[in-house]
Amino acid sequence: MNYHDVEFVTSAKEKSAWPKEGCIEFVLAGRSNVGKSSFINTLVNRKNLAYVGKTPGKTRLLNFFKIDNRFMLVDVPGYGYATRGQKEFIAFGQMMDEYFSLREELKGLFMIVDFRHKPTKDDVEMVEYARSNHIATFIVATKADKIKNSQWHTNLKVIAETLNVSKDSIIPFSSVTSLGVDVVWKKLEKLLTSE
Ligand SMILES: Nc1nc2c(ncn2[C@@H]2O[C@H](COP(=O)(O)OP(=O)(O)OP(=O)(O)O)[C@@H](O)[C@H]2O)c(=O)[nH]1
Ligand SMILES: [Mg+2]
Repeated sequence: MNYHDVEFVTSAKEKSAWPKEGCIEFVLAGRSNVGKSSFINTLVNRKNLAYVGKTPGKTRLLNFFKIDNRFMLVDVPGYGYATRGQKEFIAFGQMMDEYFSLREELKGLFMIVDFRHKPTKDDVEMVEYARSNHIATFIVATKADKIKNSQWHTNLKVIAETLNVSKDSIIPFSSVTSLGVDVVWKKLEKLLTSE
């Protein structure tokens, strides 16, 4: 049974608003509209926990969700989202940079990519950043329900080569069919108990 205790903790823009309880955190990253918020909802089996939308730019702040009183999942805005202006664009970047460079609770990254497409330059940079800062990274290829079985192997290969990771480490996922949920939990559990 996939039951998890989930608590929305807070939305934060600045460092001063980050939760202070010292719980370890896993942050999401990926292009706008790729399915980050849906990934969280699917993982904890809640329909409308994190805000999901048809148009890009639904998530605008850092949203902290506490799971099973054990760790936090942090939903973030997608990069590549065309913001309403230069000022907002800079503020977005600063919010993310601050979190990634200063957050001591940050333990792991869920890098969400679209199973149908080659990862972007931003995706590559994100994975490289995590690698050089020793942040454990899970590569999740979502929207797997949207590709044909015959495309599966080729797409995995492209994603693996672009992100410079092994094909086997990529987790095929779908928020429509819940494919991959068990695999993600297994990997999470392993990391949480290796503390
Ligand atoms: N078919 C399919 N659609 C998905 C899947 N995951 C997300 N979607 C759809 O993709 C759209 C965007 O999903 P979100 O979860 O809001 O994406 P996001 O990455 O959080 O977007 P931002 O908050 O704007 O950065 C929504 O219409 C979802 O229903 C999936 O696995 N399969
Ligand atoms: Mg979102």
